[in-house]
Amino acid sequence: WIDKIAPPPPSQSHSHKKPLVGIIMGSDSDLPVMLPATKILDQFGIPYELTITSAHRTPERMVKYAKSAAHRGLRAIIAGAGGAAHLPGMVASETSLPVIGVPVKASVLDGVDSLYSIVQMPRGIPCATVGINNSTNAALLAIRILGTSIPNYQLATEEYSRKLENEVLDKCDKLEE
Ligand code: RP5
Repeated sequence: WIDKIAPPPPSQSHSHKKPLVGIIMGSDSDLPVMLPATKILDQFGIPYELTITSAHRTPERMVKYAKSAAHRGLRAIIAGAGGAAHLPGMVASETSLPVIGVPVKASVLDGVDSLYSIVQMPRGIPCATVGINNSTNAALLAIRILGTSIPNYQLATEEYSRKLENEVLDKCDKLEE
């Protein structure tokens, strides 16, 4: 019942492996914002699943997803939603897995509404929150979480950071030439 709504290209697909990360979103309109997360996970070779489930429109499906996530082998969930963005927090309340919320900028209020909806969780139910529309960081955080128990992923995040550093240093060199 988990739909791959936007499977990555066959050469980069990890769908044959058991997903470690679940990417969910409240609506297909969130997909453009969530695709960068899939790109990062593909880049690191991490198997993931991708689907739509809404806290308001499909509450039963959301609860089923959250309750089954750990048993199905997921290690982290990335949840994107906009407006009254209750999906990440509600999923966090129904699973013991780490949940990373991505505030999606909807048509009004510039995504600040989504950000506040996700970040202001009550004590006891943590939900990590990244910047508005920043699903890239959500994926990188998920990989860091995986890296605490899978050393190769920790090494890969270190390598990723080194590449970023070198990119900046190269730009400095060019500027100073
Ligand atoms: C939220 O409402 C979704 O996460 C989406 O960001 C927003 C608007 O959804 P649509 O009306 O575009 O389906 O639940």
